[in-house]
Amino acid sequence: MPDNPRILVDDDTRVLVLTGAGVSAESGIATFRAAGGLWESYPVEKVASPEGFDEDPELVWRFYSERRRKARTCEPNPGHRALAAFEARLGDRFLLVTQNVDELHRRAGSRRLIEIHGRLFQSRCAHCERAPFDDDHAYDAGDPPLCEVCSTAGRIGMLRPHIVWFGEMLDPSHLLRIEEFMNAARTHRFVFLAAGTSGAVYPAAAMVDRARLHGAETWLVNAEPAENTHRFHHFVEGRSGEVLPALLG
Ligand code: BJW
Repeated sequence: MPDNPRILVDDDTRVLVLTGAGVSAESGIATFRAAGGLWESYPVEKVASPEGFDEDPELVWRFYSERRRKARTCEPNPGHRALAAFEARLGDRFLLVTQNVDELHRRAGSRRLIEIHGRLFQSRCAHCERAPFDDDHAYDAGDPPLCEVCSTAGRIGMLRPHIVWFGEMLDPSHLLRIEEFMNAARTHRFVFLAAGTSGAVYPAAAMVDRARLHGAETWLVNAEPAENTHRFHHFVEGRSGEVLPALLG
């Protein structure tokens, strides 16, 4: 690996990017699995599973309310901005898939963006089919919030964060869009880049394998080796806010 690696693109190149919590770390957002990370103060099964929500919705709302308050004070960093600038160069030949719910890619200007684990600033009803809606409230005092549509119909429906928890399906339309991008990329030069993710959570962690099946050259940028590092062609160890601007410049 050269000292200053760069991903070279020409007019034929398609680029699919997957990001994780590490990309937002330099913006001040806590990651999940590190010492001092989110799962250390909140047990994952209690705050990121439908069973945990059924058992203690107040705890779940405390966790997400705290995260809403924190994320509001954070700004996109040079890693987010490098990805948005790269999209501006490549247009439809680029797609960004993020596991992050903090919306910092959106705020950095990324538009060809799929937020596969949901959005921190949206809520939905846990009981009715009402579409997810924008919601930046912190509900950590008193009872968990109720759905107005259900209340009007004389039912009790509890609002929940619009987040994909463990054991829940990802939105099939998101998976389809990713698969379609890969299918279209296979007859071109195809680059898959993952950044700031532990490679521990599926199906995101298997995207590198799908991309390789479609002929991609694969890159990982991470502060330390991830669980799936050996499945990538190239590994650049470092902070994404420093590495991505140089790699994509
Ligand atoms: C830096 C850095 C810097 C730090 N620069 N780097 C196949 C095999 C085994 C299990 C399964 C499987 N398929 C499905 C499953 C079950 C399950 C799963 O994956 N379990 C694993 C734990 C084994 N998956 C699911 O349930 C998914 N649903 C699904 O597949 O449905 C069908 C199905 C269900 C059940 C069985 C089978 C099929 C849903 C997954 C939903 C994940 N949701 C969460 C929480 C909600 C979001 C939120 O509240 O924010 O999403 S979990 C949490 O992990 C969060 C993250 O998006 C996700 C990934 O974490 P990430 O991004 O990797 O963060 P960290 O903290 O782990 O790592 C950060 C990395 O960055 C570290 O490596 C640092 O070193 C690095 N770093 N600073 C660069 N500056």
